[in-house]
Amino acid sequence: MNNNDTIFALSSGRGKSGVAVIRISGNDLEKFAKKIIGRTPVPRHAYFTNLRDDNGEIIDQCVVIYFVAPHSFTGTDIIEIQCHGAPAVINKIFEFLRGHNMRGATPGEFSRRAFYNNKMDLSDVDGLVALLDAQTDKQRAAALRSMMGGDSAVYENWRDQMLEISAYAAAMTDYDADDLPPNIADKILGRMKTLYTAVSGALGNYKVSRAIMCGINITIVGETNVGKSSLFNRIVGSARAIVSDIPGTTRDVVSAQMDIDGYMVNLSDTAGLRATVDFVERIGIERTNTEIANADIVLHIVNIGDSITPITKDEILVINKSDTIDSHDILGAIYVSAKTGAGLPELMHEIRNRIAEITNNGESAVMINARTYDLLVTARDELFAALNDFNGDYDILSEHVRYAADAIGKILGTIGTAEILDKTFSQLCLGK
Ligand SMILES: Nc1nc2c(ncn2[C@@H]2O[C@H](COP(=O)(O)OP(=O)(O)OP(=O)(O)O)[C@@H](O)[C@H]2O)c(=O)[nH]1
Ligand SMILES: [Mg+2]
Repeated sequence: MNNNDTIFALSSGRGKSGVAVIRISGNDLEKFAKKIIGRTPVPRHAYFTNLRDDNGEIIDQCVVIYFVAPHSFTGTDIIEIQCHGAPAVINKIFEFLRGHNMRGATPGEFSRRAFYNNKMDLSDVDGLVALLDAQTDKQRAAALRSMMGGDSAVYENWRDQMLEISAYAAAMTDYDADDLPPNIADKILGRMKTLYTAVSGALGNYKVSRAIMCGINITIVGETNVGKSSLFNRIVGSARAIVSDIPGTTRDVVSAQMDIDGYMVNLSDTAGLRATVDFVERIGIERTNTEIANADIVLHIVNIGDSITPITKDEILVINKSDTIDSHDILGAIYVSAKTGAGLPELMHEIRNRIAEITNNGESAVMINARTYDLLVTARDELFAALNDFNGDYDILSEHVRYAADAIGKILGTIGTAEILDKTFSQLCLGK
């Protein structure tokens, strides 16, 4: 991959659309922009142009914008061609560009250039990856904040402090106490404790990040025939799961994704719990148990007269088939009828409350993914070791804190290995 190549990609989605956007990135694109626009382009101005191939034939009517380095997404020159979104038009333009010594970009190559040209750090790229995946409003908001540098600012602040502490600690052994700021030892330890609390706190929010970005897992469980599948269908709003009066109807996990208050929810219906000798049903029940283990919220469905021993702590107890009973007197239970829809608003209200608790109403210090999680754990553990193992040797303390700073540097990509970079950028699609 050569950063000096001129590369192009379709930045809008594939398939038929009104308008498609093709972007070109290269070191000196002014001449080419002038050729296709027909005059010397003013950067960031939109030009309506008849885009012609090398034989002078019109390929399409387009809008062309020229961005001059470094004022572009990649930090290189960029030409953006807005053409009609027909595959034939796009292919013809690609053919034309290839004829001008340009090549198709690899996935994430535009962002990689932005990274190398200091337009984005790795934490911003993580945000971009998440933004392109965002399906719900909360996912969009968290990803956008991260992409726009909100997380980077937090990490940079931590890293700067760690580097400063490490430098002061190293100086403790080399300089006389008189040459150093007063109470330096106390200040170092005090600031380290604050940092340790901040990093641990961010890690404690991993569940929140995960719930927002991957979705909140809600699983419907209970004995056979209590109406789990009927309730699942009612919540999802379509007859997704098979319903019958034969106990043991559902054997596999049936899942649906939905958006509740801007949060992504993965709802699953499961095989009813009962002692059974049926081989397939037993596998189904094992899967139910896996769903319970992975659930953020369990809806425990029972019928009146059944045992209401909790399956798991913090479950929501739901009594179904309320249309067949008169008394609604079990405290803390929500009475519903999957048949008539009675009680559904109350159940959804309770689910919303639980989601708000789990997600802390969307508040999280930083958006954490699997990559940043491991590095934050390293940073936290190094700070902990520095504080816990401290025996008056400031050199060792300085080392630990520097390792912590390195871990944060890796989150930002300030300290990067090719492997981390490849992994991060390869998650992006073509044209980004
Ligand atoms: N009267 C009444 N019947 C219901 C209600 N919900 C479900 N049923 C009936 O109860 C029976 C079982 O419903 P399902 O939704 O298949 O129950 P399930 O819990 O998924 O059962 P398994 O998959 O076998 O574990 C069906 O005959 C449903 O029509 C309800 O709210 N009121
Ligand atoms: Mg079922």
